[in-house]
Amino acid sequence: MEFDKENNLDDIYPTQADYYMRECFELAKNALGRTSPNPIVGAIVIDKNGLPVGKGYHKAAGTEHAEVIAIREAGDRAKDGILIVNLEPCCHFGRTPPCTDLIVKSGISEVVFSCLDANPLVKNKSKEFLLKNNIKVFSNVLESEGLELNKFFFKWIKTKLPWVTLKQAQTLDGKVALSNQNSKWITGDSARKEVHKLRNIYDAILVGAKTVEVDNPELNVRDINNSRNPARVILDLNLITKPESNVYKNNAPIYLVTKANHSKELLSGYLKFNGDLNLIQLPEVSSGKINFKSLFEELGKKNILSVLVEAGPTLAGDLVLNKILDEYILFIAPKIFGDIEALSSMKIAPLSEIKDSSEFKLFDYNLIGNDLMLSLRPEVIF
Ligand code: AOF
Ligand code: ZN
Repeated sequence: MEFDKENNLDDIYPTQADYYMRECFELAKNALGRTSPNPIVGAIVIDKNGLPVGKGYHKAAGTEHAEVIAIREAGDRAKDGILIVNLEPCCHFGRTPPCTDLIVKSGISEVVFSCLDANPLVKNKSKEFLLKNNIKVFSNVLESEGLELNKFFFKWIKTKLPWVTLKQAQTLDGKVALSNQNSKWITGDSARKEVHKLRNIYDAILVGAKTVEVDNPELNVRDINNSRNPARVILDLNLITKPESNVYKNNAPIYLVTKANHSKELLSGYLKFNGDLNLIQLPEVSSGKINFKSLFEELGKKNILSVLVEAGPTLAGDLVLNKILDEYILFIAPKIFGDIEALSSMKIAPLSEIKDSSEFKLFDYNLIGNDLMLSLRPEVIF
């Protein structure tokens, strides 16, 4: 597709800018789960004849920004060209120099971006800097998609808390395990593959001790090209998990969340077993419970921008009641257990009024193999 500069730009832009912006989104997505604490960013340079001459995406924090790669590839053809990028370019010295200086130096005459950067060092400042340097700015292109693309980054940069998604799989009658605790293979292969795709883009997976004890999961990413394992966060206030459990075994950081008052000897069993194990010790606010906000603040400080919680009913219920969730992904298998003693997805104290129930809105749904995947969001998001 060519950018037609002969016509009135305002008439032409909506479609052409959308087209290239979508391509920027796709470029950016190559690095999902790899850039924390930075956003994912894709950039394209269009030359003065309307042809794309440079493309790039930000690969990891500390490496060059998307714009730098795209402008370098464009070389001299960037002059009088247009830069399209999904985020307002940066204007500050962070781990890398300001992109706005490079944009001015390259002779680019116009910058098109999707959303303002929420980073207070950048927000609106870059836009103003570009305008002052006689560069046209066209912003808010596909803005809601741009915000959604970087939902992890935007949540964290504004609140210093990670985006928290609860993932569960249940039967049609809302059961997550049989009464004998067997919970393996509720959903089909495709849904399980989908979970591995999710693990591949979240910075951390959080599970409760009970899940580790009963399922002994590995919580790694399997059968996906160029995958990497997320950090694992194990919530084990009473240290009931065995240090030899599978979850402590592989090559990504582990955060063991526990009470403040365990003996050094008990803790050293875990530390000895895994070289990359970090302790997060928090006060117990009531029997068996910690303050979730403190936990997620701690994870946010460790540059964890997104947490996928693979929870059983107790942890799931606590997260819902504490209004911690940004998203709830629920796989529903077309099966009925019917067993009244079987575990339901959420353990929440009985309500007397339906109006007191926790409500979500349906954000998206997909058929994954023979299972339904719902993406739900709470009524109010940060
Ligand atoms: C962009 N393009 O590709 C990225 C941006 O430490 P630094 O130098 O990498 O700066 C990080 C900040 O820069 C980050 O918080 C966000 O505001 C912006 N990231 N900006 O224009 C990019 N990764
Ligand atoms: Zn930059």
